[in-house]
Amino acid sequence: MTAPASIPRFAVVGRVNKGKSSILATLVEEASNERIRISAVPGETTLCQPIPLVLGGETLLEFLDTPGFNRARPALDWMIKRAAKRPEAAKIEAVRAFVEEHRGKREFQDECLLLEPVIDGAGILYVVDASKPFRPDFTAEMEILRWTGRPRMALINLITEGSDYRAEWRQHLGEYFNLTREFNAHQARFAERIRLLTSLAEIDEARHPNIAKTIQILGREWAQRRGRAADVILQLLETCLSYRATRTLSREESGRESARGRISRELQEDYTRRIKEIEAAHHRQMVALYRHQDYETVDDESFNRLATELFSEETWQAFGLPPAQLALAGALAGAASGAAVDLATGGHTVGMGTVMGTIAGAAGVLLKGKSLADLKMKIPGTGPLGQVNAGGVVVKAGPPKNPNFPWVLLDRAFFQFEQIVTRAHGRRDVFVIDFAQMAREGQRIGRSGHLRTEERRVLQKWFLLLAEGKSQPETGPVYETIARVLEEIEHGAAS
Ligand SMILES: Nc1nc2c(ncn2[C@@H]2O[C@H](COP(=O)(O)OP(=O)(O)O)[C@@H](O)[C@H]2O)c(=O)[nH]1
Ligand SMILES: [Mg+2]
Repeated sequence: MTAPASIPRFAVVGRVNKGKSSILATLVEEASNERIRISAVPGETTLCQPIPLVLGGETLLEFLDTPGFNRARPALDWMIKRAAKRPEAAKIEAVRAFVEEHRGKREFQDECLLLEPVIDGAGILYVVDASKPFRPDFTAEMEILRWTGRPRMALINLITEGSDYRAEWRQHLGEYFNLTREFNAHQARFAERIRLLTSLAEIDEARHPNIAKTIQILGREWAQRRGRAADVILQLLETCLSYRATRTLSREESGRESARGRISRELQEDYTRRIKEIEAAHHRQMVALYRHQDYETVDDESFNRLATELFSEETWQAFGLPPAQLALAGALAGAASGAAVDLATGGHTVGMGTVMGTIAGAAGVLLKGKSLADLKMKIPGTGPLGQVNAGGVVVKAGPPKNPNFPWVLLDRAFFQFEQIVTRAHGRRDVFVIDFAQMAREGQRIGRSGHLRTEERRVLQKWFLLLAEGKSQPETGPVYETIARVLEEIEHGAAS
C-alpha cells in the first residue's frame, strides 16, 4: 500500500542499526513500536515499510523504511562489471540490471529491496552513525547510491554520546551526496524536523513545491496544537481551583470531636486525591495531543509518580512563585496574598471553626516546620454562615490556603509540557516525567517566576476569582499568557 505517485517519496537507507527507523519515527511522530519497529537487535526491519507523513487525513510525504545494505561490495562489483560491458549507458542502467537479475533471490535480497523504489524515482536519505568511525567499506554502498543519480542526502546520527567522528564522516559523505545534515533521532525537536524537510526540498527540485506545502501545513498544525495545549492547562487550573471536597455531618457528629477529626482527615484525603486525578487526566490529554499516547510505556506508573509528587515539599520548592513575587502578584491583583481565605465560618456556626482548626492542624503535622506545601483548606460552610440544614452540616474543603497552590500547579503543567514537547518519538525507553528528580536539585525551576509583571497580575486575579468560587471569569488574557509561555518553551528558551 503506497501513496500516489505525485507524493514525494524518500527511501531511508544505510547499514543496519544506524537509527534509520528511529529517525523516521521522530520525523513523522510515530511513538508506537507496533508501527515503526525500533530495536537494538540488528535485522528487525526486514521489509521495505512505507511510512507516510499524514496530517489531517492527507498523506503529504512518504518515506520507505528499508532493511539497509547487507552486501554492498559484491553488489557494486557486479554493477561495475555490467557497466564495463556498456560504457555508453548511464550508471543507473547497471543498477537497474542488478535489481532485475537478483530480484526474488536470497543473495542480494536487502539490496534489491532498497534499490527498487529508488529506481522507481524515490529520493534517498542515507543514514550513518558518526559515533563510530568511518571505514572504507562504506564507500561501496555510497557509490551505488551515487550511481542511481537520484537526489540524495546524507544524515548524520550520533547514537553514542562521547564518541564523535562527524568531521571525518562529513569529508567522505561530501563526495557522494548532494547535502549532508545532522539529525539526532533521540533529540530532534520540531524545528529540526522542519529543517530536515527543508533540506529535502533543496535536494529535490522537482518535489520542492510539494515539500514546501508540507512544511507550511506542519507549521500551522503545530501552532494549533499549542493553542489546544494552552486550553488544556487553562482547564486544569480552572477545574482544580473550583473543586471543593464535601462531606455532610449530622448535627450529632458535628458536635463530637472524634467525628470532626475523622471527617476532616477524610476531606483532606478526598481533596488531594481528586486534585491529583485531575492533574493526571490533563497530563494524559497533553500526551495524546503530542502523539505519545500509543507509546506503550506512557503507563500508569508515570502518572502515579506525577501524582504522588504534587503535594511534596520538593515540588513546592521547585515550583511556584518566590515569596516576594507572590506577595507582589497578590497586591497587584487587588488582594493581599492569602487574604481571600478564611472566609470560613469562624466559630459562629456549629462545629465549623473546630473542623477548620483540625484540618489546619493535621496539615501542620503532615508538613512540619515552615512548610510551603501547607494544605490548610478553605472551609466555607453552606449558606451565609455555614448553617445547619435539614440533612446535617455540609462541610466543604479546598482549595489550599497557600496562595502558591495555583502557581505550583501552573509550573508543573509547564514542566510537563516541556518534557512532552521535547520528547522525540523515535525514543523507545520509558517516558517518565520525573518531578522529584528535578526538585532534588533544590532549585526553583518553575517558569512562573519569569513571567512579566502584568502577566502575573492577570493570572493572580483569575486564580483569586476561581478560588473564591466565581464561575467563569474572563479567560482571554490568561489564555494569551499561557500560550506565550508554551511558545517560549517550544523554542527552547531557558526558564
Ligand atoms: N541514544 C541513541 N540511540 C539511538 C539513536 N538512534 C537510534 N538509536 C538506537 O539504536 C538502535 C537501532 O536503531 P534503529 O532505528 O532500529 O536502527 P535501524 O536498524 O537503522 O533502523 C536502537 O536501539 C535505537 O534505540 C540516537 O540518536 N541516540
Ligand atoms: Mg530499522
